[in-house]
Amino acid sequence: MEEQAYFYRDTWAEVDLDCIAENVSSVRKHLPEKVEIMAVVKANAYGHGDVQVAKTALSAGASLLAVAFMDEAVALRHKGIHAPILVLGASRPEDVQVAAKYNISLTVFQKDWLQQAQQHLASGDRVSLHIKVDTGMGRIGVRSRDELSSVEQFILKDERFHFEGIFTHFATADELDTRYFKQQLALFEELLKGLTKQPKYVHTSNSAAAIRFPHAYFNAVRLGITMYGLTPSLEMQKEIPFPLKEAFSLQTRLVHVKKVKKGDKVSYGATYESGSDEWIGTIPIGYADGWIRRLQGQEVLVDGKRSPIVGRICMDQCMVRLPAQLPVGTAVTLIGRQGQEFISINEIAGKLETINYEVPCIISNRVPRLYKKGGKIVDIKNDVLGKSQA
Ligand code: PMH
Repeated sequence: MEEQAYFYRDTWAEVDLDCIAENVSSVRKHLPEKVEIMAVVKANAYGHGDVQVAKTALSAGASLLAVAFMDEAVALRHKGIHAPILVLGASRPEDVQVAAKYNISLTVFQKDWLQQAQQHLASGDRVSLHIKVDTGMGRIGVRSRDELSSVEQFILKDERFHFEGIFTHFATADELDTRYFKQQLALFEELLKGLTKQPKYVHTSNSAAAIRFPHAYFNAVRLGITMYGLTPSLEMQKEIPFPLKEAFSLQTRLVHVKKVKKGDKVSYGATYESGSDEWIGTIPIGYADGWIRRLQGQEVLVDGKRSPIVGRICMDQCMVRLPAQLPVGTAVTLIGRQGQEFISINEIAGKLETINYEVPCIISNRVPRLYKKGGKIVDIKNDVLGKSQA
């Protein structure tokens, strides 16, 4: 395969599918056998690539998938994924037939929604539903025993609805203080007692809870951030009993190298002024790629050394102060390892004053994704050209 045929630009993200497989199998070993893993592949698998991550997770021990919106679920079906998929967010009642057609499970939490959905289902349709319980996240879900009971009874009365699951989501499972988590869990357990029928899936845990709280496993966990090799929070980093392998790296190359004189300016606003004679390299990545202007000053790795981004980050390019004169084409690592040095997603998140989750999500789909297994490229996805090897 000619790699060049899939992108014509010296910037790409690499996703190491072996890391994802290893992370999933580490969690698999950590969980009791009867607890299923639902791989959370919403938002294009946190920016990593939905179908590639879904397939890898399913072959490494996950048996279910979860996304945020129905579009994401339908896209996975179009890409040949047959595993059960749950839409975690709200769907529109008028789209219920699409869910039935594609065998996509939906999240429900309003009786009105069910009433409206009935109007859009034919007599032979069947759609699987998970009831969402809001035990303290304050996002979506039923909040009382009465609400839960009325939604459950409505589902049970219509055979086109299949009551497949019930779940809640923790707001603080990644915090060392467990009081709020315990309150949420206790409320969920209390509400479960009010059910007429126990559905097949009862699930509460995200990555943090899946690692820390066996008493909250029920029979499935929803695994997101850990699958990608990232820690759910910095404070619980020490509590992770197995190594996590960061799957995502971001690479580019020097497209121009020049020597500037003391006092020369660089980039918009001419805000950077070189303090002496310096070697400045230009790299073809900018804020339209999600490498946002706040990353000015962030270091990148060139020739195995940390080198700062100088001057303002442009839409498609930015400049780096090089450790020495280096040839055009020299590899530059923005996220990942080069020689002895490593720039983690947590480092970038720290610079951006955000969480690690956000970093791969904001690397835009203008950046091609290259998939590796056993050190070899197995797939390339370039949304700009609309080309994919697979
Ligand atoms: N379940 C639900 C309902 C979620 O919203 C998420 C992540 C997960 C499971 C997976 O969590 P994890 O990645 O911590 O394992 N949702 C979000 C969110 O809405 N914002 O950040 C993470």
